[in-house]
Amino acid sequence: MSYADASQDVQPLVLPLLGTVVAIQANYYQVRLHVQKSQVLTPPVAFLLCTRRSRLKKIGQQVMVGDRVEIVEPDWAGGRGAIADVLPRQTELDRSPVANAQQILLVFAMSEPTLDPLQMSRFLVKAESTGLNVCLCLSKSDLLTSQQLNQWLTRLENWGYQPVFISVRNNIGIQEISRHLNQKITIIAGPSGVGKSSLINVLIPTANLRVSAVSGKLGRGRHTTRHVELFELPSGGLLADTPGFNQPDFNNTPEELVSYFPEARQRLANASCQFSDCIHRDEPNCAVRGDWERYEHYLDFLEEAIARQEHLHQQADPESNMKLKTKGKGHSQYEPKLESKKYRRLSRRAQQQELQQLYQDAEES
Ligand SMILES: Nc1nc2c(ncn2[C@@H]2O[C@H](COP(=O)(O)OP(=O)(O)OP(=O)(O)O)[C@@H](O)[C@H]2O)c(=O)[nH]1
Ligand SMILES: [Mg+2]
Ligand SMILES: [Zn+2]
Repeated sequence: MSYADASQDVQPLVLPLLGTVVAIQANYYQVRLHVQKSQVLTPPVAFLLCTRRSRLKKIGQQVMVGDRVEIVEPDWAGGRGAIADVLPRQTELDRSPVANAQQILLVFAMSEPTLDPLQMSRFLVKAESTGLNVCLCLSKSDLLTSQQLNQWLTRLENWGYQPVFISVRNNIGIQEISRHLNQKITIIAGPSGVGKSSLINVLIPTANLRVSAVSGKLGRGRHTTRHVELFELPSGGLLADTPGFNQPDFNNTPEELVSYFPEARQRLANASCQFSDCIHRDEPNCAVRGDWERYEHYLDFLEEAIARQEHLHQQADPESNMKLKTKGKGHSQYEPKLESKKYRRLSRRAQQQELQQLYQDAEES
């Protein structure tokens, strides 16, 4: 299919046939065709099973679920076609192979498996770091009393979120979730067993996803969902069920971590730290440090981010993070420094000395 050349031709403009990749199996791409107002003909089928043109393979152009693609040589009777081009992606995530997603629906169960605030924070930070909108959904609300739910609501509002409570079992909050998903590409994420597939099944009765009982003593789910697929919502919009992961790992720098905590962002919007490179740990006049609940989580993740950065630096340049240590009689060898200078924490003693110096200076002046 091609664009009509307007200078030579007065035929009606034939637009390229466009669609969205909703599933990938081996070398086949299931493509949902777009119906455009300007299209001369409405495609006679909704889906085509497509291969990828060899030109795309040659230039190393990957095709992902969520990609908007141009299709050529449609074989309507056979339901086949070929992907000739991939339109520029609006968003792309590093871990989840989904293109053009607009938001993440993070699902956590109020119970079964037990809600672990630190784990929820970890998922929230990971979700925030994608730059996509984050919608927090708390499932299995049927397992808690309304008083307990209210406590969680207040707590999570203090974290900077407006959670949506749902129960697939009692059909609560499903319409509200539908409204959030309307006309968007959404990635659904969360630990295993929280009820993601169950939610998709009520939103999209034709999806028919496998749901598994939360297993064993640990009350953990079993990762029933193993591949990425986009499901079409009856009201429009696509939903990607990703395999649940229990411990999302970060790859943020210590400096950017703070921006993934809405309550810290709020603090920084109202005041600023004395030092522009403040990592909000023990620097004086820090606007972030304070008595907000998740500050402890921030400190935990910060230590991880620092450790990872140290590790990366060391890999990139083994000597930069090593100090030369002389071991008698002209023997010397490199030994790892504990932390690079940038993030080194003042020892209690050094802090004390610094304080004393301050007092002295003050007295002298
Ligand atoms: N009490 C209660 N249980 C629910 C609800 N929704 C789902 N469950 C149960 O939770 C268990 C796990 O549900 P799934 O939908 O498979 O969970 P999942 O998040 O898709 O799990 P993975 O695919 O492993 O990531 C099943 O036994 C469901 O019946 C709910 O609203 N209330
Ligand atoms: Mg599942
Ligand atoms: Zn600070």
